[in-house]
Amino acid sequence: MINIKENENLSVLNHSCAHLLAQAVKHLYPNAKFWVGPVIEEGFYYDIDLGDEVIKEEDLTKIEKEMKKISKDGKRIVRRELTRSEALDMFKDDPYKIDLINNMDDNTVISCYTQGDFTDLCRGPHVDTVKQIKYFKLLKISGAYFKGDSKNKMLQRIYGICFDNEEDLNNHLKMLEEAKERDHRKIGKDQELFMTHELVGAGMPLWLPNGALIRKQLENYIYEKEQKMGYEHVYTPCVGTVNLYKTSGHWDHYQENMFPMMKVDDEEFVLRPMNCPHHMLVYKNKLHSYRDLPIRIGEFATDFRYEASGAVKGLERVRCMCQNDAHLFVTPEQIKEEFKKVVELILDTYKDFGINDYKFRLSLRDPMDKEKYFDDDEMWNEAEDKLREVLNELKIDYFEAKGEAAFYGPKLDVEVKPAVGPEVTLSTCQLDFLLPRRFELTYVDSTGEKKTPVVLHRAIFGTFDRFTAFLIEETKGAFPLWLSPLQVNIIPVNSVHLEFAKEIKALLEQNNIRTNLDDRDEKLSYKMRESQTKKIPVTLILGDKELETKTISYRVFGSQETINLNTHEFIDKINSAIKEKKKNI
Ligand code: TSB
Ligand code: ZN
Repeated sequence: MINIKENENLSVLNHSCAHLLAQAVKHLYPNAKFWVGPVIEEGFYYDIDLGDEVIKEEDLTKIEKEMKKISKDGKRIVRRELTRSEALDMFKDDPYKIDLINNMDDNTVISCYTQGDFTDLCRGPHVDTVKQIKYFKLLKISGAYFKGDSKNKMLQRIYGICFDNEEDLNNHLKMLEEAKERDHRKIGKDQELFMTHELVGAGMPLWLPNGALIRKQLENYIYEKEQKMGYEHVYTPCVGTVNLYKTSGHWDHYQENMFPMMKVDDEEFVLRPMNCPHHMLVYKNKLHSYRDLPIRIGEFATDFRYEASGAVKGLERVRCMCQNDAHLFVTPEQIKEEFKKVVELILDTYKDFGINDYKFRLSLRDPMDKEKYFDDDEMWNEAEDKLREVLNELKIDYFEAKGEAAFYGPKLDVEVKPAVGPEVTLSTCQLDFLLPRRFELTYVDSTGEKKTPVVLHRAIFGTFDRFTAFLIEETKGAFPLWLSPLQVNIIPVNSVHLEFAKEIKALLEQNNIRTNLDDRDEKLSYKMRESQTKKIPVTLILGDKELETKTISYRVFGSQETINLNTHEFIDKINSAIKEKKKNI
């Protein structure tokens, strides 16, 4: 997907298009007042105050038409520089522009741009005439708080994009359309994977049976892997006292991401945003010798985080999530080896799920931000250097990002790009010297001395929620056989084949194959088509030939070829494909 902001020409063009939008809106809604209209990665937007009037999605066509008309008119776009008092006078009826002018420092050159009957305060640059702004599209409208603050007035934000030729615009629109089709929220609804309900609340998805089946497979998959690697799994409560989070430091450094405190009798509780404090206490329950380490405590743990209501998104960004979490308690000498095993587990997992397009991000602290990050430069430098050293040794290609670390330590995050919206983190592996200290954790080393362990926080899937969202988009809802909620759909050609179809269904189910029998009174061709649109991996067609020879005929999703097999051969084939996690049989 193109990044408009990074392309100089398109950036100027899109900015000019934002002005054209504002001019058209002003023609159609004379009371409109304008806040800002910046260029963004996806094009541009303009924030508009329309008083009581509301622009709806269907009004965008009308606005586009007006924009086209102005563009055809072909007025020149003229820049003029203003003194502060000229600017204040020129925009005296516009509180938003006055706000902008008052916030400019004395060295700023104040300029405005005029095209025909419309003038906007703007730094520029712009194209020379509105005639150049020809190939554009308004994409959507949404609400946006003035200055992004929910205490302020809600403005209306119109998004659009502009190109310098028709072909690029059309290609881009086609790509957006495809992304919409791939959006996990759409597929999640179509395939009944999850739902949300305002009575439960924003960011609190309900996993429906089909989605729950997928999640269960993910849980089994990673549980088995972790058990083999020596992890020990626990269950701990999804609340903790405020004091627990004061001890860990979450209360001081992570509170804005937490649900507010609740009082029960005399105790103060919070819903947990992370599981580390509980796992620290599990570690502390026993005395440990250096010989016991690494100790790997895993949990599929439910967490609650405050995410802004505008930021929550399907299963990708939720307020109630389940992490595939683990905390690894290691000696300083074991950091490298253990980190390496986590990275290998991530890579191995991605291979099994066919995930190829991702980037490693080394997330560091912002040394200036003393509020978000625990203030101990020496500890941070040590942890960050150690992490870099490990990554270099593992020959991992990564980019660095300041201000993205956890409050307790630096992270290696795996970034992926969803169908719609900015990149998100899936897996994470984090290095922490802080929490073990705060919880006064110890182990006895080989000389009998008490030492503090180091903790690696890691989540391979990140959360089951976000991973499932990503998986839905990667597969476009055509899940690999082993994950598919329904694996086989049986279609009897007509009613005389129904009994045979029931026998086959029972046989498949005995083999733990998730099977549906489509015994509806519908045409064969209709049922076959539906089996494809539902993206069921295998469709069995049972007619006279199959009944006579006691065989089955099948088609795999996406193929027109029908294959005939003896029933037991088919069961062997599908079983081994499931076991080997093949996309299909
Ligand atoms: C790995 N304490 C660590 C843990 O031990 C931790 O909580 N790390 S985290 O804050 O980075 O979260 C772990 C993962 O949860 C992230 O990598 C991300 O994949 C996922 N995640 C974070 N916020 C959300 C959210 N709002 N919705 C869905 N998934 C989320
Ligand atoms: Zn943790």
